[in-house]
Amino acid sequence: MADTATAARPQPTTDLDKALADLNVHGACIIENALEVAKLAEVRTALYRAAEADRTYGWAQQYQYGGDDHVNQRVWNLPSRDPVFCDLVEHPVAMHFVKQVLGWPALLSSMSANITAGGGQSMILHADQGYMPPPWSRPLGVNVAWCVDDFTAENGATCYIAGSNHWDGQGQGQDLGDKLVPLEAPAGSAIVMEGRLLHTNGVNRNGVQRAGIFSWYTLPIYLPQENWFLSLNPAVRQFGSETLQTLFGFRPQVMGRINGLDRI
Ligand SMILES: O=C(O)CCC(=O)C(=O)O
Repeated sequence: MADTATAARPQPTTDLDKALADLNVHGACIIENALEVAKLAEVRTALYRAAEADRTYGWAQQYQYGGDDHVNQRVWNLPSRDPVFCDLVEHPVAMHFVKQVLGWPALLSSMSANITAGGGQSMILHADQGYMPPPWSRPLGVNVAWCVDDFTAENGATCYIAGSNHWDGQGQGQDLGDKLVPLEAPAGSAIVMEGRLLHTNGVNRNGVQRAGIFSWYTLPIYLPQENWFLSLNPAVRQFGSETLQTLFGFRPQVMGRINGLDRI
């Protein structure tokens, strides 16, 4: 018989309705084969190239939200690093869940990679919308995590507490390790987590690198985590689609207008 943790674990699926039901109940879902093989290879090459460049030129960051471990590496502002990441920002699977959970328009708050490596530690247990004022009667953001490598319990797969999306922010920063379940998924999967979910990355115990790209979208009333107006490569603004313009905040509806208008 399956134990509670296994029973609670959303299984990888290609059925978006099933995935949405998992998301609502457990706070997370896994869509397998969301990225085609060739696109996954392109994303992987671009990400590891950016990570290596950051290390080579002294730009590498270890942001771990609660404890830099100097092993895991963060790569920020991915849409500015290679156009392939812009494809991920507006990927149909991502847009499906953004619209289902948040509606439209929405903002991309940040897009960063977290690459775990041998001995890399866990972040603090957190909900991505932890900086937004409670009570949380609904998700205020949704995180679409792209598995660039296989996510396994041994290499630091994202771990979560099933159903903690209904805890209204309780448990953040606490040691609830016995309740954590790894979100194991093959490379090319998209893991979707709603903003109220308690989660962290697992400890990397086997030294096999695990790269995940975390696209954090919010309702269009919150300041983005990444300051796109300062950090976005202007080419994205010049050549990006209307969807991208909206997600980066260049097509405001009510907030962020320019002389009362929605564009320059
Ligand atoms: O790397 C991971 O598995 C988790 C990353 C995460 O929780 C975050 O970026 O908020």
